[in-house]
Amino acid sequence: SLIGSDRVRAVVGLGATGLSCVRFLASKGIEFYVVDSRENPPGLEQAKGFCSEDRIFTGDLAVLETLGVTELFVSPGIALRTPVLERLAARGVTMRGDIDLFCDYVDAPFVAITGSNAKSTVTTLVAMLLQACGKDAKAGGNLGLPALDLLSPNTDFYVLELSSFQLETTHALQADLACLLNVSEDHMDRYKDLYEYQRAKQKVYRGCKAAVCNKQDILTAPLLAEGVPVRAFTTKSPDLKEYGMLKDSDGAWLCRGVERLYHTSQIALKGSHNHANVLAALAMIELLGMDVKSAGVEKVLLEFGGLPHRCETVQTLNGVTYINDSKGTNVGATLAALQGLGSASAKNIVLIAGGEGKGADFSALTKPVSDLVRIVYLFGKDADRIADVLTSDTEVRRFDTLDQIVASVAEDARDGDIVLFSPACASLDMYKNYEVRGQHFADLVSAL
Ligand code: UMA
Ligand code: ADP
Repeated sequence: SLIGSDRVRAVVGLGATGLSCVRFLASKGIEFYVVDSRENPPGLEQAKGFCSEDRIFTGDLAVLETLGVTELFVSPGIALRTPVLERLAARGVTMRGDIDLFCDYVDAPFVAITGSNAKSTVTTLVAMLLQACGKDAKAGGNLGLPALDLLSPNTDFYVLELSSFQLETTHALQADLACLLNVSEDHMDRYKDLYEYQRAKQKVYRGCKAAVCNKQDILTAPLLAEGVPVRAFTTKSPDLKEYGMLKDSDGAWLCRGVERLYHTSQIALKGSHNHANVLAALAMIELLGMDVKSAGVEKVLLEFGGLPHRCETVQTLNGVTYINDSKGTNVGATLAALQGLGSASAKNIVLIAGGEGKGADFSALTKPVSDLVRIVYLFGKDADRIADVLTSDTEVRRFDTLDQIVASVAEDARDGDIVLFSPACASLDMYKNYEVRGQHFADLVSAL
């Protein structure tokens, strides 16, 4: 526990995470400073209710070097490579995060879910399945509600979505169940290379009591002590004890080994990438001791069609289906959407992409776009970087705004087309966040 030690602490960053640390430390009677590089961070006014104003410093992180701090709770939005943090770390100051603090105090089993994509979908689904099994399960973390804000008595399970940034500042996670869903390039503005990013993601397995990994993605394979139960999922035929898919004459089944669990027609989530997500969730609740074939589980699978902004159908107009995948903020997500929805024989996808590319390599899009996409519309900061990887068998059009794009798409799309808004980029060059961007797209489409 933290209480009674002589450490000098600071909460670094005053967004949702920083504010949750402030509230939590204050509730435990622990003293701390608060520092944010922004003049007027979002949590400033609220923080003043928990910490005297002379302990709050905004506008520059440099003040940290004058406070004699020994332990920092660093928000995920701040890179540990920030020079002042590197200097402090070199002097032995401990860099922790909200999840580390959560681990110190949590007294119920918790599940930790990470991956480059599908984290929010799977985290939400696992919590819903546990609830359908009669458990009090609370979901949060990178999903939105900070982990510390979830802590409450009588909880059966905490289900945490964790980002690589949160894992970087977590030293001893020791989750009761850990899952790394997939690893593909993202946040390359914060990591040296894919392997540094993968190392951060792999920290999810540290000290875990059970694990779930993706058989089709070797980068998710855990290195664990003997005896720790592991389940793998795949969208191909599974081995014994694995979760996978089998094709019968009546269509495809989600299976555990050779046991048919659910026919794909019983699954509201569409696309093979989403079937992988369901299989991962089923593997997880099995390891938590639930029955994967119960009426409650079946009902959730039949009803949960996914979260907003993830391959969400906005409307079908004149035979054209408009899909909002604004949460497609990296190349891997857009690839999954293209492969999950497209067909090479039809080549009927009109793709809208572009935004803040976070230093990504877009070349993985070259072939699927050429195979599946008839027209690509590009906008945003890194539109040219995407255009550079596309071949001449796809028509490419560039515009300054999404308004111009949707107006032009409405003229060009044909009966049977799928208009897919899956940017492969973050939204921050033009929007507050992916939700505002997705809502803008949905509003434009609804007005057609
Ligand atoms: N910032 C500064 N100076 C500071 C502190 C922050 O400029 O001193 C900036 C950051 O660079 C960033 C912004 O402020 O642009 C927000 O950073 P933050 O660390 O304060 O963020 P929080 O509000 O605490 O939200 C974080 C997660 N955000 C990030 O990791 C960037 C939220 O995930 C998460 O829901 C929340 O904690 C609760 O756990 C969002 C996200 O975009 C949805 N996550 C990334 C992703 O999913 O790809 C990792
Ligand atoms: P995250 O929280 O990791 O960003 P989400 O569930 O919000 O994950 O989905 C993010 C994006 O990933 C969406 O664009 C979605 O269509 C895509 N996606 C969903 N499932 C998968 C999968 N199994 N593999 C790759 N991408 C996926």
